[in-house]
Amino acid sequence: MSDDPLPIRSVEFLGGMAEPGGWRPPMALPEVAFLGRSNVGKSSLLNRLVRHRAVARVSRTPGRTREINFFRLNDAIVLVDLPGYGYARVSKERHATWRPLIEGYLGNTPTLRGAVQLLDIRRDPTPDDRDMLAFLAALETPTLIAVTKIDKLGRGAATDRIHALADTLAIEESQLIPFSAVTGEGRDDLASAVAGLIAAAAAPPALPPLSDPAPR
Ligand SMILES: Nc1nc2c(ncn2[C@@H]2O[C@H](COP(=O)(O)OP(=O)(O)OP(=O)(O)O)[C@@H](O)[C@H]2O)c(=O)[nH]1
Ligand SMILES: [Mg+2]
Repeated sequence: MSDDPLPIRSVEFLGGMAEPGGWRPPMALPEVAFLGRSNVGKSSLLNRLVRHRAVARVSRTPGRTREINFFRLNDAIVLVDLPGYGYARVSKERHATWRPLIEGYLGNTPTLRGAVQLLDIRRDPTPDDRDMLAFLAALETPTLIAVTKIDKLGRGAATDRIHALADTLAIEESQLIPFSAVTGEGRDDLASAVAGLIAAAAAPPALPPLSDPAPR
């Protein structure tokens, strides 16, 4: 497709970071990180975005992606699949480890150009989601919000949920990118926004600071 906002020429899995300050890819390419609750659909969204069925591991077992996984796209961009947070049934030990791993990565990556926060269309943002958004705002990392699994709701219900999410986060609806890894809806919008993050490195954040993590 010639008008693809993010044409895919090559995708490679580079490796994973298992603990804060651990291994990371040696190259200094612009990076975009994808984060969200366990099971929200990060790995599925990444696969759709790069048009590869299984470059990022998708699983039925929430909490499966435990490491930070790095993928190189077109020899030009590094996409980063962060471990899912906030799954109630993970052991206390692992529950305590996601935050330093994710926050350590976000806070110590000078090549980080932006982040994509995922929210499930059927759920309200959790305190962990709000903490993550506030953390990204404090770092002044340009942040996009992708609303996942929109195929799970009918049109009307999906539209209502988009209104509600924009309202509860006190942002414009245009800042939410509706997405389905099943139908592919939203792929090009997301691709275009991600390409924009890379291109607009020096531009102001895509979202106004979400400094108040308290629900309205
Ligand atoms: N219907 C529907 N299911 C989806 C969508 N995206 C993901 N899923 C399903 O949701 C489950 C979790 O998807 P993953 O992509 O593994 O989610 P994740 O956020 O990477 O999960 P962790 O790595 O455990 O944090 C899988 O069963 C997927 O098939 C979507 O857009 N629509
Ligand atoms: Mg995953």
